[in-house]
Amino acid sequence: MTTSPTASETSAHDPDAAATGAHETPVSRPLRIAAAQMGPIARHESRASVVNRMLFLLEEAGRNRVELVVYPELTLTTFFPRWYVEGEDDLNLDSFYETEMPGPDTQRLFDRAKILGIGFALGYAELTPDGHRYNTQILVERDGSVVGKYHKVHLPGHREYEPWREFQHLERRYFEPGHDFPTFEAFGGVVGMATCNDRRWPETYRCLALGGAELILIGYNTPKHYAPDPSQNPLQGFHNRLVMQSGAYQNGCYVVGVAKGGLEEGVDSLAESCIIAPTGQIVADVRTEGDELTWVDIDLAVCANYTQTLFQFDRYRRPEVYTRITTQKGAIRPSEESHG
Ligand code: CDV
Repeated sequence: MTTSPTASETSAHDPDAAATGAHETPVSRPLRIAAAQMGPIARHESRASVVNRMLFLLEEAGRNRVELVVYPELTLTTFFPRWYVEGEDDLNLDSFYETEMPGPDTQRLFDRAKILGIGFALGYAELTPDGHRYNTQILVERDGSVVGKYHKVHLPGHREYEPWREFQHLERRYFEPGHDFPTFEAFGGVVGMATCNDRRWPETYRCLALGGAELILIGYNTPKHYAPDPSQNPLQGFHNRLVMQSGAYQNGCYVVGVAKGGLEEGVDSLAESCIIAPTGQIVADVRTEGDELTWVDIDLAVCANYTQTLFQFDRYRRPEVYTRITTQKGAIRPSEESHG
């Protein structure tokens, strides 16, 4: 005799068999978060000075009972990949990397954040004890513990000197790429991180969302001048929001995008930091291109409005149809397909 499984037995394994009905938002998980945009950092500005600026924003966050502050990519220094170094190192390249975290200058930030009960995300250049160099972002909980580390996956730009450019973009010379998109149980939800160019790739958000991310923290340094195709220059702000708003909506998560903006060592960079809800709507943004804090109350439970309906991954995704995504790097036109 065959017996049919009960509805609850079936739905435990097969989301498609679950009864459909109106989704109800689960119990609220409120969090007050902030984007801590930084203005330009000069080549010779000291770490101590930068940390003072960061602390100023942290104090503002404290006065407003913010629980998580997000700083930009490579927060602690100028964006040094704009300079080429060969042979004699007149740039003093190693001086831009952190060999410990917290280190002598950043310890004050950790200490003050812990006293204020504020967690933070921080982007910096990392030089590991065994000589690896990464464009890194860490996540620090409200008790001061480092709960997550991410190495930038998509490194833009080039490796060698390109004389035709107004300024270089040598991330591919000065960093190794990261190899995964980890997510972390923190701040009452699941948090993921991404760095600058990562935000333009839909795979970034989807990989993080498949790791359960409800909140994605992104720091960036985006020159307004894009040398390979300057026709994109006037669209920088539009593209910035387009990719992050799409990423938030299509993955049912919050996204925090934080710039190091303004005119830094002759290079004008996009500011326009903002916080985006799972609706795809911007819920907080900045007014300036300098040091500025913008904060908002979010509710991580709202993510389920999207992840349990339109974007219920385990019900509607078709990974067996998406094999090109992980087996193929560049586009292959039909005429180039091998028919064997
Ligand atoms: N720091 C970056 O990753 N910047 C790139 C620029 C070079 C295009 C970006 O995607 O904004």
